Formats: sequence, C-alpha cells, structure tokens
Amino acid sequence: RHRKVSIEGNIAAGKSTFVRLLQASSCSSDWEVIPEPIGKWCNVQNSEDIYQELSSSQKSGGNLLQMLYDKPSRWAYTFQSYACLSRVRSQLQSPSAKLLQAENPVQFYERSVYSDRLVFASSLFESGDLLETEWSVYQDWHSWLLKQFEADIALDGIIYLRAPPKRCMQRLLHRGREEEQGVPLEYLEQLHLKHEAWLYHRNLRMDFEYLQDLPVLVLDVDKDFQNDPIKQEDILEKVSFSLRLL
Ligand code: DTP
Repeated sequence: RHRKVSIEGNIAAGKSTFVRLLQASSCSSDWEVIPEPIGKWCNVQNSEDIYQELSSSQKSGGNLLQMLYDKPSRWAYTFQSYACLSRVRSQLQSPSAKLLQAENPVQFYERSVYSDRLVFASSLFESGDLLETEWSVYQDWHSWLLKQFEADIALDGIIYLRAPPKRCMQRLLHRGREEEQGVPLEYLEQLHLKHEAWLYHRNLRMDFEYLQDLPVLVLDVDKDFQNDPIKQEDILEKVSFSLRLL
C-alpha cells in the first residue's frame, strides 16, 4: 500500500514551490502530488454550465474563494462544505498506474480535510464568521464523514512548511493572486497560530485520535529555497529520510 502525506502550511508559505521541488527530484518516480483543488473554488459551475460559455457575471458569481474573502460571514459555511467535499474526493483518488509500479510509492496532498477543519473552519468560527450552529453542524458531519472513510483517507505523515506570517504576506503580495489581495496580516497570524498549535507545539485538542501521534516533519521555509540548490538538497534529504521511517 502506498503512503499518504499531506503538505501543510500557511497561505503562501511556499507549498507550490515545494511541490515543484518534489516533482523535480530524483525520487519523483515514486512520488505523486495531488494538488489543492483551488481551481474548482475559483470557478464553481453546475454540470449543465460546463458545456456553455459562461458570462462574466456568472463567472464571478461562481468564484467561491472571492466570495469568502469579500464576505466571510455570508460564505464561510458554504466554502467549508465545498472545500471538504473536494478534499475528500482528492484524498480518495486512487494512485496512478505509474505510482502502482513504484517501489516506495507516496501520494502527497496539498493540505487535507484536517487543515480545513483545524485551521480554517476553526479560525472562521473564532472570528465569528461561522455561527455557533454552523460550526456544530459542520463538525458533526465532518467527523461522521471522516469516520466513514477513515481507512482510505488516513494519513501516514505530515510535512509542515513553517514560515513567519510576515514572510507569507510578502509572498502572497508577490504572487498577486487576485482573490487574496485584501487578506490582512492578522488573518495570516491567526492561521499561523493554528498551524503552530497543531503541528509544532502539538497541543491542539482534536477529534481524530490517530493524528495526535502522526509523524510530522517540520521544514523551516522562512528563507527562500527557490533559488538555493544547497537548501533544496537539504530539504529533499530530510523528506526522503523521513519517508523511510514511515
Ligand atoms: P502556497 O503559496 O503555499 O503554494 P497555495 O498552494 O497556492 O499556497 P494557498 O495556501 O494559497 O495554496 O490556498 C489557496 C487559497 O485557498 C488561499 O487563499 C487559502 C484558501 N483556503 C484553502 N483552504 C481553505 C479553507 N478550508 N477555508 C478557507 N480558505 C481556504
């Protein structure tokens, strides 16, 4: 059976850069990356629309990420339910034919059903954007759903890309994704605290017992590794080493 590892980290911590590094590595024939379904959230369509040219108002009407950032109190719950659906779908994706032939196959995910809840939904609840009732309903079906699929969804490990919120802010502004331009530093700070409690201090209380003892590889990505071959080599070495222990 292949191992499943999720890549966690703040918005713009550098997940995409890290994923490119994995894909370019000499081990990449054993590795497969399942991307974050962001494309879907930025262009939500119903199945009939897929065959038609969308008008621009329909397009912006279907940009759930934009809607979330514009009016979180209205859209947080809808966003979280859709995010979770897309995550469950991607975490259930069977490995490619190529991966099945690999000696030590690993599937990587960009974030997971766990960060959705423990980092994002929980922050939105704390900021008042998810109401008490919405948060309870969400947690109830989230726990139930994950129990149903636990055997297929369960992770074997987590890689935490750890960077100070100010650095993430710099990277966020630099990459210029339109939907994110109004994201305040305080939001990144709040998400950072959640990541830290969950994956660094490991003192976050949660509903998923096995997560408490799951191996976590913490990678400091404050400094850019994009153009630094020595740092890249070091990161890949750490990843390969940790995977051997799983
Ligand atoms: P990186 O720069 O680290 O590669 P990315 O892979 O592009 O980052 P993001 O962290 O930017 O991915 O995530 C895409 C957007 O979706 C971002 O604005 C955060 C948002 N997002 C993801 N999951 C959730 C969620 N469950 N609730 C709210 N927002 C979410």
